[in-house]
Amino acid sequence: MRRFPVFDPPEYVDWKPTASLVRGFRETVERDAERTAVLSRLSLDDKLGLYAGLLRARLHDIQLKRWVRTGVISKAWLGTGEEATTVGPCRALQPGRDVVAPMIRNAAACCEMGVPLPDMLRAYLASGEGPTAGRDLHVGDASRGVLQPISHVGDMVPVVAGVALTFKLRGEPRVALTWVGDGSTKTGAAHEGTNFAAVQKVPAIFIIQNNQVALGTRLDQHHVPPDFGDWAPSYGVRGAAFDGNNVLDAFAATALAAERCRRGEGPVLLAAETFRMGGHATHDEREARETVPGWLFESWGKRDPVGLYEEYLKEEGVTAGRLVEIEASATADVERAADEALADRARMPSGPTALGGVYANGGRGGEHGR
Ligand SMILES: Cc1ncc(C[n+]2csc(CCOP(=O)(O)OP(=O)(O)O)c2C)c(N)n1
Ligand SMILES: [Mg+2]
Repeated sequence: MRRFPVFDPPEYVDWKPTASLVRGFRETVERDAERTAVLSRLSLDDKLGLYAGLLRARLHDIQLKRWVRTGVISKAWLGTGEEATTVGPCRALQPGRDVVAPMIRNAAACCEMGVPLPDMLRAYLASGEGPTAGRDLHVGDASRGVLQPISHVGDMVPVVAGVALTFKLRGEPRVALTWVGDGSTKTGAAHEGTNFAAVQKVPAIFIIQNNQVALGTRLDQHHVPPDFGDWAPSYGVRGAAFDGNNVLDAFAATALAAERCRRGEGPVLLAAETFRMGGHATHDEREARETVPGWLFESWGKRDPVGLYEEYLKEEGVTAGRLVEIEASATADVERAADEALADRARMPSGPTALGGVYANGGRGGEHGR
């Protein structure tokens, strides 16, 4: 894809494929018979859809960065480098049926589940027209199966366990999924929620998204082995690991987990290794480079999930022209969405709607509508 020297992490600006990593990408998707079988059912269009999803996620974040640099917004939380951990799992679910609870690093889950891109951007602009009616940039849309993140990390785990319990009690073959950051695994809520899900055998998938850092705290400062991939047995649930920078591996691991959930086998704990290619948000990118050793940025920078997947697709016979077409379309989608969101930025939420969604009956002001 086109690179953006002003916005991309430096490691991505002149990104070139490393032969051993391109080989490793393919080896990863071919080494497990069950996953290979899942992937063999994907059509070329499905595979290109995954590519479009990765691009949209990256370009959405670049658009936010552009707004930060030009003073439209003050700060943005990005998923750069971690897109595959969000896009692959969402594509393995069924929009309209399953429910996801993205954290800030997983904003791409919104458009994957059908939230229009302009709405995602409206939420950032606090526009009254956005899905959160101007309240919050923690964007979601329950009507599309996307729960808004609770700012307190770890808290979505019990919420998702509860959603999955509802599916189980109603006998519905639906799955609820959330992501838990490496840091968030240290909260009581995450532990309690996982344990509850295990005891109740609910159809929930928890993806531990280990991006090696929690705000300004490195993984080695907050975590001791065993690795997250070995946590599942201690909860008595099924578990597996996937390569968080490999969208096909992420897809296959989640698809298998979802099948187990729908068969009534209880929750699945997936562990994904990836890396935060920036700061916690746009305000601390320089500090992040001091917190996390440079070699980590360097080695993970070579594993750009977009670049590696492009190489895989080319090996599969997809022409460079086709990839460019898909990128042009994703770029146009994001640019159009940004224009649309900016056009109604001035439409602040109106006062009487302020209590909507706060109290059960919509408060004095009634429902906020969305
Ligand atoms: C319960 C709670 N404690 C602290 C915070 C402040 N906080 C916000 S994000 C974050 C780091 C979370 O790290 P991790 O779970 O690894 O997710 P990442 O940001 O790396 O995606 C912290 C400490 C919070 N929001 N909630
Ligand atoms: Mg983290």
